[in-house]
Amino acid sequence: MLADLIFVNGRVWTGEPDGKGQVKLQEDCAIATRSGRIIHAGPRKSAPEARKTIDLEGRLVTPGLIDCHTHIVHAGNRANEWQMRLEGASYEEVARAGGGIVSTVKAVRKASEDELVAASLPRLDALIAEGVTTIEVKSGYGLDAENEAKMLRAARRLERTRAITVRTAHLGAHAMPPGAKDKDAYITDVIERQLPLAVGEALVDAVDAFCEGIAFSPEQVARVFDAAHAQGIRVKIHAEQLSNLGGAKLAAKYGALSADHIEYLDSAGIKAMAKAGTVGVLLPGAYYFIKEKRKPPVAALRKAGVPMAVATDCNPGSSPLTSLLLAMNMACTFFGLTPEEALAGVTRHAARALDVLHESGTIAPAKWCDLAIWDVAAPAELSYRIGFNPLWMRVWRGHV
Ligand code: DI6
Ligand code: FE
Repeated sequence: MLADLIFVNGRVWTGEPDGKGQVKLQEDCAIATRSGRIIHAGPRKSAPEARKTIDLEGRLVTPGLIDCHTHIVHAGNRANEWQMRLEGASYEEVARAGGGIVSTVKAVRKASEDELVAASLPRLDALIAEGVTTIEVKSGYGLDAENEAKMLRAARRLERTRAITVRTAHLGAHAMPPGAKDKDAYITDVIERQLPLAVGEALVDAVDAFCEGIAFSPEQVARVFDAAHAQGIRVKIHAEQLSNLGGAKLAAKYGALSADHIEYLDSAGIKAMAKAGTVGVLLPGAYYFIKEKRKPPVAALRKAGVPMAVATDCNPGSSPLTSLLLAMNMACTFFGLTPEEALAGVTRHAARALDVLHESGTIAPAKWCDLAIWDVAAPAELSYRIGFNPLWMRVWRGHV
């Protein structure tokens, strides 16, 4: 079979673990692509002929990076609140004083879909420049049926505007909308109005909820998850970010794709996640930006065999971060991940958190040919430098 394109002379980190769970660098490796898919990854000798050849001259090749937790679709910014926090206010105090998520909600409601797309593209382009080929985009700043749908329509448009795969998550259960008081009544709105509209337009790939004192209780989150499952949609959760309400354990019971943040995760939560195969998504940008003191229980997660992903959580309030490479660096420096774990965290495990591991996240035949090609010698260099981008070439579905 004639390939459309073949990359030769690469040093390839496929992301596919061997029998011992190790990913070995493949020297002098060729990757061939046809119709956007990988048709060969291995020795050049056994590679097919191709219409076009690109010599990588020994550069490192990894799967295209995956940012599996972002809120990049939003309007406005919260630099003013950041300044308040620099003067001593906590993230929770800012939220309780009427700032926080609600101030972004006001900006998003005012913005048109076009304006949301335009505001999000520079952030998306920053991620793309680092070799990101798949991202997740959450809603959660509309907080009513029409505005949540508007955010998700903007997210879908990003995918049609750039060469990138976008997975969406409906996060109606993110915060209480301005002026609302009754949390149970609001959850009813999420279930009866928001989800049906967004699901009806095929805007929802997963359903997310924020389980926290300043957001929703496990019981309220469970109602949202029941509604998601009734539509055949998988769930995920923002949990144990500021306190431990047992959200991760609840989510695992629902077979959640991921539980994210998890600084305050306890052993019962870890056990439940391991059993359910729920990915733990570490968000060191938020940990850093709100000066959280508590670290996620990385050693215990590792020991329990819970896959750990790393993401930017790019959002205007707690993590205005548009560098996945920096998130990798922080995951190593702050949380004690190995550079290899950080790389698996933005490829294989991130793919699993988005339910796309069958088609991306590692370099293997039949998957999309999503690659990041780097001017570095070793995978560790990707999380070693701070604020430096060694990307040489990005390939999305076989397109350079
Ligand atoms: N946790 C977070 O870190 C973001 N959402 C959430 O549930 C913060 C969102 C924001 O502050 O705008
Ligand atoms: Fe988040």
